[in-house]
Amino acid sequence: MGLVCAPLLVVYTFHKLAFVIVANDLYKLVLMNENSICKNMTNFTMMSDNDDTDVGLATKPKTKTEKPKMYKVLLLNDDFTPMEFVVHVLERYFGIGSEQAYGLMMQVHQKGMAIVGVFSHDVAETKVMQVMELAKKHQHPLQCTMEKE
Ligand code: TYC
Repeated sequence: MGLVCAPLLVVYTFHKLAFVIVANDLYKLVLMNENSICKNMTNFTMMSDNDDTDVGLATKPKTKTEKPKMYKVLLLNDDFTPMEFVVHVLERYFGIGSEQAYGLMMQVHQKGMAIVGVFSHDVAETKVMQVMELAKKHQHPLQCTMEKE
């Protein structure tokens, strides 16, 4: 693979090899002739990385394990949706037992809203859609939304 760019830092030279760091990556270069590295540094060949010449390289391995973002699903109060319907929604879509579902419904009723669960983006989105669809089907104005944690 041909590569033309200027190395930021020549870290090591050995025989006809040079080791340079470009944009945080270590490359092994093969010089094209006997001249100095600087003269030839825009004229090198990038080598494969499958030999053991990298021993002792100073670059840090990149270990990126990002924590998934989580989303709160919120249920909002209104004056018309029947309490039993809300309890049913909490049982059916959020796996909440009947007593706890009643308590949570009352919390929404009295305080205006409550978090009914925390999920990954897609799961939260699905739950919101399911609740809104069922409410619409039964012509209740129940509102369910999601928010980044
Ligand atoms: N406030 C509604 C009523 O009195 C009950 C209700 C509870 C509605 C929770 C929505 O998310 C809600 N019938």
